[in-house]
Parts: sequence; C-alpha cells; structure tokens
Amino acid sequence: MAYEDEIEQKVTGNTYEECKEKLFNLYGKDFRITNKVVDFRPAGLFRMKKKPVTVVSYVVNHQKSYSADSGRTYYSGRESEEEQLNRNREAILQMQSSNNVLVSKQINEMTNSIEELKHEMAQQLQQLAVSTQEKHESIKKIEELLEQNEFSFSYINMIEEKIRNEFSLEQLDNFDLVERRVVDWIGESISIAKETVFRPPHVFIIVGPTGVGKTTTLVKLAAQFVKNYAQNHDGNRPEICFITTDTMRVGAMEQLERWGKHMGSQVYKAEKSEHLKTLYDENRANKDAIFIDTSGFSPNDATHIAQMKLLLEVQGMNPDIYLAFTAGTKARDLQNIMQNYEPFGYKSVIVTKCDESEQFGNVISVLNDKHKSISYFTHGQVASRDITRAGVVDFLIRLEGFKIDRIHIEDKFGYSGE
Ligand SMILES: Nc1nc2c(ncn2[C@@H]2O[C@H](COP(=O)(O)OP(=O)(O)O)[C@@H](O)[C@H]2O)c(=O)[nH]1
Ligand SMILES: [Mg+2]
Repeated sequence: MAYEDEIEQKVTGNTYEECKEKLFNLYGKDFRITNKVVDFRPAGLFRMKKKPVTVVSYVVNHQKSYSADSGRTYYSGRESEEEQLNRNREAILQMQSSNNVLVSKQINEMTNSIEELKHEMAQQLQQLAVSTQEKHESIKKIEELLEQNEFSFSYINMIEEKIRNEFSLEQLDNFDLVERRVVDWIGESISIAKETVFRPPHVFIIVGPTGVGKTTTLVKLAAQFVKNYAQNHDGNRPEICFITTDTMRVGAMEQLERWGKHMGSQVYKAEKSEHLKTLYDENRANKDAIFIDTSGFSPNDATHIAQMKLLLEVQGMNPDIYLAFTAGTKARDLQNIMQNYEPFGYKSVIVTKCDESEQFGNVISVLNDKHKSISYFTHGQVASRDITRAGVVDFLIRLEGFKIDRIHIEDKFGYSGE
C-alpha cells in the first residue's frame, strides 16, 4: 500500500522475480513493493492463448534519486513527474544498453563457436576425403599385381609410397612407365650375397627348420664345389668330407653316407662340440672343403637352437653359414624363422624347393625387411643339377602378371644363368 504523499508506479514482467529485478536495476534497494497481481494477456501468433503477466505496484523512496550516467546521487525533495519520467527513461536506456552489450557478447561467442565448428567440420571432411580418396588406377593395378605375387603388406605400402613420391598425376596415367619402374625397384630391393673367398679348408654349414632340404642342399653344394674345383684345377678332384651333427633324425647319417659313397667322400658324425673340434683338427690340413650338416628344429625351439649353436662353435673354423628355408613359406613365418636363426650369424639364405612355388614376393619382402642377402636357389631333387646361384633377374622373370623387359633388366642387374 502507498501512503498519501507517495506516487505509486507499476512495472510488468513475466514473473514476480523479473519485476523485482527490473526494479532493483532501476533503484537498487530504494523501492518498496505495494502490490502484486497476475494478469492474463492474449499471446501467440494468433493471440488465441493467454499468457500470465505479473504487474507489480511500487513506490520509490524519495530521499534518493538516480541519475542515468553517474549512478546514485542524493536528492532532497520531491521530483517533478517530468524529472521522474526522464530518470526512468534514462535508467531503462542504460539497462537496455547493458543488455545490448551482454547480447552482443553472447552473439560474438556464438559466432566464434560456429567458426570453430565450421573449421573442425572442414578438417574432418578433408580427412574423410583423403581416406576414401580413390587410388589412381595405376596404383591399384600395381597393388593387385604385388598381392598376386604374395608380397607382404609392408612391402606393398613401401612401393605405393615410392610411386606417389616419384610420379606426377600425368605420369601415373602411363601404366607401362610405372610398371617398368616398379620392376626396377623390386630388383633394387633384392640383395645377392657375394661369393665368399675360397680358403681351404672351406667350411659350409646349413641351418634351418626340419625338412626344408638342408641335407639335400648340402650335397648339392658339395657336388657344385667338386665341379667348379675340377674346372679351375685341370680336372682334378678336390678333397672333401661330410660331418653330420644331426643326432635327432633317424637315418640322417645313412642319408649322408649314401651321398658320400656316391661322391667318394668320407662321412663323419659329431654329437658334441669336442667331437666336431677333433674332426675339424684331423681334417683341416688335408681337405679343400668340409660340409657340415645340422638337425632341423622348429624355429620356436630356442633351447635346441642354442645347443646347436654351441656345438658348431669351433675355434678358428670360420664357416660359411647359410640359412635354408622353402620358397613356399608364408612371409610371416619367414620373418619368424629368420629372427630365430639369427644367433647363428648366417651370412645369407638359400631358398629351397623353388620348383614347388610360383610366387616369390614373400621371400623378396622378408629378405628386404631383414636386410639379408640370398646366395642360392634349389629347384628339384637332383643333387648334381638342381641348385643355382641366385641372381636378381631370376626373381624378376618369375614375377607373375608384370610385363618384363628382359633386355632392360639383364642390362641393369647382370646376366642370369638361366
Ligand atoms: N621339390 C624339391 N624337393 C626338395 C628340394 N630339396 C630337398 N627336397 C626334398 O625335401 C625332402 C627333405 O629334404 P632333406 O634334405 O632331408 O631336408 P632336411 O630335413 O632339411 O635335411 C626330401 O624329400 C628332399 O628330396 C628341392 O629343391 N625341391
Ligand atoms: Mg637333414
């Protein structure tokens, strides 16, 4: 209720709280609410609904007045109606302008968020475009050819990367050019072992998993040695012998003895490192070459592998150690074999049973990955014939589906014996 000398005024809002806030913004605490009613107004698009409106009546404490620009100033006496109206108008303007600042700040923040979102979405779209980007036809074709040849996933990636780095989009359209270059890269990725210098007694050792053809290959190496020696020594035969350290396999000794007899060479058996040392010492002075056979183990049989490594350690023997594995072994298994036979310090590998395989991408990929070189291929069961010194061209001419320019690769990588 207002007293006689007081002027009752009204303020409206959606809620009572809103009205009080409006009054607080205008007068601080210097007002007194005299009445409060809730009214209903038509609202909505067609003004069908009625919306509640709170009407608050109030009086202002007249000791004080409010100036729009300087906040509170003391005022004595009653202000005229016009002054009061002006004051209220100024206050409302001030409130509006502070509201405007707030609203524009919020708009700015929203604009920034929208910009950030736009930027983020553009980035995501770009990434999506790259990941789903259609590969160039030539790259796709090369990828298919490499897969067909059983190259490993990482080898194929390496070649793709090289293609992207080396060729312009225009050059990529020329598939023959890309194909020719890829064949060159494959050739360059193959490392061929250098022939070792002949130092009698030259000791050959082949290690590797069971059944890969170690014994057969050792005999082939011996046969080849005899043949080459005779060619270089006026038809004279070299003095050679075999030593088997294979105590695991039934008939291992007999298998070798058969060959020894055939070649007119002695065959010895060594079960321990001391035996091997004694045999080596007895034969070193009068043999041109000594061929040592080993037992095969599963590549995961670390204990036996370590035992055999100890057995083969003979001071001063300085053998040529080869790791043998079959051409048809999966790339992942080859990785495992090469890793587990690493303790022998093999210089190069012999890829056996190439006659039973069509693709060699697995071998090329793993040798490249492990930085190992290859010395021989074997390709059959005939000891006097089925072994060849490895050459890059031998691998390249066996690439399936690739167009091979034989003259170009022979000029680039050297003549192949085949
Ligand atoms: N097709 C084919 N068979 C081979 C080759 N080398 C060895 N073998 C055969 O593979 C089998 C196991 O050979 P072996 O020398 O006893 O293997 P080891 O257990 O590693 O000593 C034998 O039947 C051999 O005749 C090859 O190059 N091609
Ligand atoms: Mg054997």
